[in-house]
Amino acid sequence: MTMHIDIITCLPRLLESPFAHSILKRAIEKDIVSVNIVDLREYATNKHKNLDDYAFGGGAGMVMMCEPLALCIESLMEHRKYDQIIYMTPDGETLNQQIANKLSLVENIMIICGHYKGIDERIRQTYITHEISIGDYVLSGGELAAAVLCDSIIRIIPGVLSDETSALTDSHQDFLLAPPVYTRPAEWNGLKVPEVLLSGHEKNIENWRLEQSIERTKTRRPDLFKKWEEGH
Ligand code: 6GU
Repeated sequence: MTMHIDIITCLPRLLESPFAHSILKRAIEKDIVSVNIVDLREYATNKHKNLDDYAFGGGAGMVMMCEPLALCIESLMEHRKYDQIIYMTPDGETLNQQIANKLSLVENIMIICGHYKGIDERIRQTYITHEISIGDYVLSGGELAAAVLCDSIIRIIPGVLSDETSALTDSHQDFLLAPPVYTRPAEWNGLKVPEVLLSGHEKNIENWRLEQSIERTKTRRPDLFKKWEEGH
């Protein structure tokens, strides 16, 4: 199964680079995922090709109009049945590893990037199945957030990472942060790599890493640590 992702944006070029490098590029080359960036401007209906208009009730900021978005969404829906139609918005559900894991299992995803003050509420009511934020801060638009969401989804599809188990040992995959990692040389700038990692003793190494993960999570992210404890 090839996952398919359509991303609707009024700034298509902003979304090119994230998919043209490294792991996401390789996933696309291997046909594990196909990503289609859709230029909303092509669905503009008035002579100036406007995509936004003043907000009813006044106030600063423009609102993305219903008509171009509806035309664009409907035209994509003619070709595919979407499992999720996601709107990227700072008032959505905060993205976490569990959401990414779930989304990595579906076949067709549509993502809509908002701009200005966002999209007309009626588009949200009519088409959107899931609203996602990437954290409690504001970005100029949904594009960078969409790229973050896509990266978090695509990298964990089986076959994307060369060592399939490596996604399982990521920070957050089981509510624990990842342990510290080291590479050569064994001593740098007077700092030594922990002895156990040089020992070749697999069980001890595994235990040490788990201890380090627990310690890190406890001190840096007590909120996550509580969730991990609840599962143990
Ligand atoms: Cl999804 N969009 C915008 N504009 N800002 C954000 C965000 C999304 N998530 C966090 N901040």
